[in-house]
Amino acid sequence: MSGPDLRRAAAARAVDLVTDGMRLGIGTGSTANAFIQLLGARVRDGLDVIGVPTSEATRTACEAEGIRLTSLEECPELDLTVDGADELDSQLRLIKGGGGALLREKIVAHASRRMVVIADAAKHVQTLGAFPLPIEVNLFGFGATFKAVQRAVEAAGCSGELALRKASGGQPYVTDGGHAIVDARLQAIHDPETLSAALWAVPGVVEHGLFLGLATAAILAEARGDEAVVTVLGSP
Ligand code: ABF
Repeated sequence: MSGPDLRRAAAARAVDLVTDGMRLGIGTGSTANAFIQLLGARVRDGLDVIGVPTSEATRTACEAEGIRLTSLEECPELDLTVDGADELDSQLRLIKGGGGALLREKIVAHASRRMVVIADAAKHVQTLGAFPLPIEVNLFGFGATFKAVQRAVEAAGCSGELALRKASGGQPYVTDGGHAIVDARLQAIHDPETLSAALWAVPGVVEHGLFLGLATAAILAEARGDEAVVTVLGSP
């Protein structure tokens, strides 16, 4: 049972939640891509849905599958968002943004009545923070914002290393919105709400990867022998 099989199992359960006429938020990443492929097959079989993509990569993937797309300008309220995550805890608090799409992912999730996370069960942790927390930062005044983020992280009771994310060519990574990402390696985030508020208080921080109070359910897949077993947390 491989990672792709687990992602596909979680995605398949999420596709079962989609019904005719739904307005969908469509996530980013390899698990969301598995969802997009399965959704595309259902659309070609006649399912009538419309989606808002959370990244340019997802837009391209949806177009390739023939999934009809719209924007939050035309469709400001969504029924269901399905997206991956980097980590989640039992309270459905998430770290997202490893793929760099956190800003659009959070805007789309917030516009949605329900947000269902699909993931490998290995991402379900007791305490968030082993995965580096992405913080999206405006490029103006980057040096000052970086220092202010360091101080905010410490004031929120966390410690660790902060680093500007680099693209594969070595240059700073740039998001779809034209911003930089600072990854905070904190090991453990014992009070995500306090850290979230501290980061939002820093001018120049556009968004951060803590998704609190947004996910309504998580569909987690794990291997048991040759089978993928799916567990659902919350109310999908
Ligand atoms: C998006 O893709 C992100 O928020 C998260 O960073 C990542 C998860 O990717 P994958 O499904 O490839 O593990 O959902």
